[in-house]
Amino acid sequence: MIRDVITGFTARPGGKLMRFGAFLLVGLFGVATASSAAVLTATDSTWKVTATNPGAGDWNSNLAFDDSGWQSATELANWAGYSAKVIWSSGGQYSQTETQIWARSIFNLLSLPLSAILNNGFDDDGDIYINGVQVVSDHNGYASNSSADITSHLVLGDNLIAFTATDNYLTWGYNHGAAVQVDANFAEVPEPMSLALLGLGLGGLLALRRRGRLNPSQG
Ligand SMILES: [Ca+2]
Ligand SMILES: [Ca+2]
Repeated sequence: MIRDVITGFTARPGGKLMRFGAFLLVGLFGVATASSAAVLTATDSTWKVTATNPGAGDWNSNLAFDDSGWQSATELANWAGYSAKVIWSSGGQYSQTETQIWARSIFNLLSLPLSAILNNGFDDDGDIYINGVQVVSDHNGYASNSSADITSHLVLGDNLIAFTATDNYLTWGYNHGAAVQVDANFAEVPEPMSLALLGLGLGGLLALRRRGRLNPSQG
């Protein structure tokens, strides 16, 4: 018997290696349940917009919809607290003719997130679609922000986010703006070093097993 002078734990020979292996396993599970944050998409000048009604077509559901005639979005301002920009069409923030826009962007997912929250701000109202499913309907009539859990609407590969936004107040000179951002959390992938250490730990456990020291029937 070996008595550990620090813990007082009395163990058979090999006990330290077993505990080392268990420590590595616990460590790996700790890493596997951690998560990392990422911005999946955020409005900026890479988004395509139009101030011409695309009609009741599939602009908001079809990845392959031809938006080559649409503009690149005009960035009006930063959106405080987000990486997204407040965007509109080329008509500018106070246009009295471009008082509604339609916007699209595609983002790619190599893995599905644990969670994905869509944050949005409309001056004044808007509807947002993820892969053709409406996830936001803001028609309260004034500038407002809201958010929606869109985790279940995402797919591997290309995803389409599309929205339309409207302004309601000619009396205030039709000041417009729309901002959208999707924040996600992904399960953290163990780093190669963690895997290498796990391999060493498992190797030690296997070596002990071969020597019969993991068999609880041996006292
Ligand atoms: Ca609103
Ligand atoms: Ca407004």
